[in-house]
Amino acid sequence: MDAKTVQVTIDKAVPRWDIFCAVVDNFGDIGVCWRLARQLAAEYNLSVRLWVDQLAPFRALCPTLQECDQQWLEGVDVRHWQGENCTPETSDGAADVVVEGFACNLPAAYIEAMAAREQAPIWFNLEYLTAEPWADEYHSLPSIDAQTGLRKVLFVPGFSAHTGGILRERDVIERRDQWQSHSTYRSLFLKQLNVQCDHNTRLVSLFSYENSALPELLRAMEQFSQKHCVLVPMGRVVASIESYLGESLPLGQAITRGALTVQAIPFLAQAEYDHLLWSCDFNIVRGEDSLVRALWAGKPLLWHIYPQEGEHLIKLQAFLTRYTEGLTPEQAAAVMALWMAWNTQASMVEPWQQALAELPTLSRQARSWALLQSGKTDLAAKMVQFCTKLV
Ligand code: TRH
Repeated sequence: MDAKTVQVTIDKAVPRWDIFCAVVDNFGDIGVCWRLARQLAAEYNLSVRLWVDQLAPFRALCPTLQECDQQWLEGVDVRHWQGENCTPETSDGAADVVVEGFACNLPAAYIEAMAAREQAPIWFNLEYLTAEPWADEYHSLPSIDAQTGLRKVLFVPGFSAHTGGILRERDVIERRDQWQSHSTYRSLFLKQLNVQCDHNTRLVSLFSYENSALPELLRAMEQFSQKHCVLVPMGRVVASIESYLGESLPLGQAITRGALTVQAIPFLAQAEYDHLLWSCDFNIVRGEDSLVRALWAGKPLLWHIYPQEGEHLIKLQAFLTRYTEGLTPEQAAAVMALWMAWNTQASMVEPWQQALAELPTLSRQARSWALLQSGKTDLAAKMVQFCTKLV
């Protein structure tokens, strides 16, 4: 029997969750839904189905994914969602809890099946993570579906106690600490990626959208007194790096200019990407999910926020206000200047140098910020608690 045809007996007593994910673009939507699905199955023993409409972006971060309609992966029943193929055949077929990822619009027939259940399902609309104050106000607000009268709850991930929290597996900090306190993990990992750099080289990971501030950042590193090695998981930013270097950047090959070495590495499976973030001295990330993973890594970071018609700078500022809370005004200003320059495509040289001057403090702050956040209830726990309160 292969992975596609494994039959599993469904225990009727175990609550069933259906998570729906329509991939708009990039990896964030499926990145979050896949992480949530795995955590619910692993930590709460729930029966979780993940419906995803595009397998290719999913496979990038989960290379064991097969091209088929149904498969079991890490305790999750993964389905290729194609039109109405998620419509349950029986009236109790709709799940007990339904998560609509990022307002992805469930098919009408599935909603009808939800309405036909004896006991109405709990229906979450999972929003994007934000540090903006509106998250406190809107999190857990219900709305009524006009067709069926079903209640849908807006679930807004965020950083304060009144929001939906952020995704965090129970043992992530422990696993990170173990990794970071044994240098052999890092050395072996880098060796596997064929990365050769000495201990005096600052290791930077770069996952970013196209950004016209990038050449300046690379130039600042090239001319800096300390050596930098920038590891770039294959993706859309590679073309900009090639244009800076004036030559192509083949996978695995390191190219050096002055104090700067750049190396393209494979796009990693999600767990491996954590290892990259844990191993680097500085992480450049984009979107919400890699931001959260970089926060758990406890290393200084720079966030390229997903651009959205002017709105993103408000969202960026809201996060910065929270993130820099423990810093002196000068240190906070250095972080803000760097992040704003990167996100407004302004000059990077000075902000980068100023941030580097504060690096030891920023490293300590990144670690204590992660520790503080890890004491809060995480997103999966908040969802489960919400459901428990209702039944
Ligand atoms: O891919 P993204 O740019 O996703 C974005 C954002 O989520 C944005 O808000 C959304 O509106 C838009 O998509 C449609 O960035 P994000 O959110 O960080 O997701 C990247 C995922 O890819 C995350 O789960 C980490 C994972 N990843 C790997 O697994 N391996 C890798 O090598 C890298 C670089 C990332």
